[in-house]
Amino acid sequence: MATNPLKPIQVWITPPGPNPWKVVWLFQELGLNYEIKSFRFDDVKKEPFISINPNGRVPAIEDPNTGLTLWESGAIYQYLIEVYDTEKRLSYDLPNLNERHLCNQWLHFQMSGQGPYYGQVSWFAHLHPEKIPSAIERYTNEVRRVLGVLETVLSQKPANAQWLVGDKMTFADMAFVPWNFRLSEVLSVPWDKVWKDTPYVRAWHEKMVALPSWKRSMEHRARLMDEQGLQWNGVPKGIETFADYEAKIAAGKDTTAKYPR
Ligand SMILES: N[C@@H](CCC(=O)N[C@@H](CS)C(=O)NCC(=O)O)C(=O)O
Repeated sequence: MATNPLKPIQVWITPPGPNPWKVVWLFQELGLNYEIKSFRFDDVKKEPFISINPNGRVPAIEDPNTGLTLWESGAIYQYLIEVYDTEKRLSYDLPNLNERHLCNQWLHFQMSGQGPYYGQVSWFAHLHPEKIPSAIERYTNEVRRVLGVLETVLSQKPANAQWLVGDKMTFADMAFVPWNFRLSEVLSVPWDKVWKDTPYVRAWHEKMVALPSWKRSMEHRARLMDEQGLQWNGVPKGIETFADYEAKIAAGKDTTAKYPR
């Protein structure tokens, strides 16, 4: 077997939130050599990370093979795909100009339309010290609307090619998974209710989370969460339910808020 001559790409993450896992999963799927630098969510706006990403949000990567430091998961996706998806397994090559730009379109939609709205509903439903029903309703409706957009598009694709672009899974499909994987928590409903109006999105999502690369990523997450004394949902060990955790946050006793945002 050929050895991989590349030096490991460093990826800075805090384990609880979804965005870092988008990048770790792409490393896994591309079979790249990488090294996780895991640190506590409480330290995201502090040194040394703030010198890597002045915006103080994870993920960020440092690629010793090219000397590039990069943050914003969408930009990291485009970089990794351009440089390391040499066989175009998760993307399309130049003659397919339309497909290339459609992949970018969906990635931008994920970054601007999915991530921020899912993040806001998580914040207002779980972490904001006051419960503001109109804010929760606005962002919940937006999450449902985004799912509806995906449902419409996927339902119109041929049965053997239910992917966002062309007839294979691309980085554009992958980008949506980490936040969709948290939908039950985000919407505060069980999974059958999450998917009630979106069977095509469900089938698409379930195909991807069944991949060994995703499973390996989530096993890695579980280990890193455990290392930091956190349960799967971000609640510190020793606190029984999410409601207890929310009460603690509301009382100002935990300002670190490990829940995704
Ligand atoms: N648009 C950014 C969002 C990254 C982001 O919000 N990451 C969360 C963790 S999942 C974070 O670092 N939050 C820190 C904070 O809220 O201060 C990206 O896609 O990389």
